[in-house]
Amino acid sequence: PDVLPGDGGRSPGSGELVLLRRIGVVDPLSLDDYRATGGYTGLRRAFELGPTGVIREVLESGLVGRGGAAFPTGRKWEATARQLDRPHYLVCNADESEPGTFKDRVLMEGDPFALIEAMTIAGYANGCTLGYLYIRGEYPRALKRLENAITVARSRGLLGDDILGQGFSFDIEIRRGAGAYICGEETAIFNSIEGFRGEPRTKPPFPVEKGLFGKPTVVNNVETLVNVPHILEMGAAAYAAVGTSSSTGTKLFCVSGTVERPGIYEVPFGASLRDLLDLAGGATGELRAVLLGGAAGAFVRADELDIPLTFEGTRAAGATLGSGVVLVLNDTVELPGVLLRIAEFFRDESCGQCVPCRVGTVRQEEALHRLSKRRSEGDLLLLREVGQAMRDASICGLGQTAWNAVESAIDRLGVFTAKESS
Ligand code: L3W
Ligand code: SF4
Repeated sequence: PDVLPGDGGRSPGSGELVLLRRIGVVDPLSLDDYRATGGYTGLRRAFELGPTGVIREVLESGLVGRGGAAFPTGRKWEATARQLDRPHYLVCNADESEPGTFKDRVLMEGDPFALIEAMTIAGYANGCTLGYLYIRGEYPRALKRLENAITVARSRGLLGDDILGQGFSFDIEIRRGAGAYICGEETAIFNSIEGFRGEPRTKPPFPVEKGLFGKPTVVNNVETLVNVPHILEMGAAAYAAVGTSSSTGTKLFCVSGTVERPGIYEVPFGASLRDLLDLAGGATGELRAVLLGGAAGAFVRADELDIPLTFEGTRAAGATLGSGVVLVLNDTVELPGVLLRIAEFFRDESCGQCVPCRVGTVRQEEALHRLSKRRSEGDLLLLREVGQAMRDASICGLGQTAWNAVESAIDRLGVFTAKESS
């Protein structure tokens, strides 16, 4: 069956859904449905504003990346657009693979034309004539719907040469991932598209200067891009009025685990974790902890539910929003088993290119195996030292964050420590 949003979540006073408003409402194969619900208003507005005007709107909207790192989208676009080297490329990162993350899938399956329109606007603003949509290989339905959307858009003058008679030419090619989590790292995507092993490159240089085929490249996550037509349609000021001053707009959260109504929920930034769990019907059983931000994120305790769901609020609380994972765990869940699963995942998905991550993820898993059988100060110390080395010395985000969840389980939840034997 289609993946549908949870209850199309709204928190108190949040107003209307933005990103999810068409999901489950329109026929995802129909351009006419898309247009009848405001589709392609954003692109028309983009042509009125011109590329610089579009970037100004995106800057003023305060939009930041939704893939996990929250980098300001307008700054990325500004930096790409000003590069003299040509061509410029656009890459949409649709290789959604963070455990517990399924928001981009819902957007692509339920509202595929929105992503095609968003990529066209991004291509226009950044001076690109070609965009690559790099999609997770295990998303066959999303792939089919996007292929259909691209074909239909081309046949109706919305992709290809001289789009809407505006003298702008742009097209989109799809590339499928082949099951490697690391290919969601932006520079590993470049290697994958170029036909090399999917291994991250060292940064800097950042993609805005030297990206795909060594050319200036703007890389954005699906959810990030899908915000753009809405920003142009409603205006930057109205967009920025939603959420908080540092986290503007709404965010999709992927609520899963021991919760009454798992699914995708859209809430304005600033709602609390408690508000979100209430929307999802609350935990089943006695809430023990929530893993926020996915495998690269952090656990928060049941008494920390007032954390505001903003980038700044979660950072201040020593957690992260990451890509919007909210994995709910009740007191029947065995946390050491969850930690082992996370460690196994990182060990398996490490590309093996750099030593701290290649060796560290193996040592981390081994220590967790031993700890799950017998408490040991030595293994706890080893975990800390290995974790710090991975964080400090790994090339990319995978190694740098592979110890986050384990560390937070030990420090915040007391797993494996004298405070609590789990
Ligand atoms: C120009 C500069 N551009 C940074 C750009 C950079 C990238 C973006 C963020 O990892 C995180 C990671 C995962 N001039 C720039 C610049 N940029 N400085 O800004 O960069 P960065 O390096 O901070 O992060 P990243 O490598 O993109 C993303 C975490 O997200 N994560 C994983 C999520 C998984 C998914 C998914 O399944 N969809 O997104 C979860 O927490 O661990 O920390 O574009 O080039 N000076
Ligand atoms: Fe590969 Fe891990 Fe190094 Fe990233 S940190 S480049 S995944 S070995």
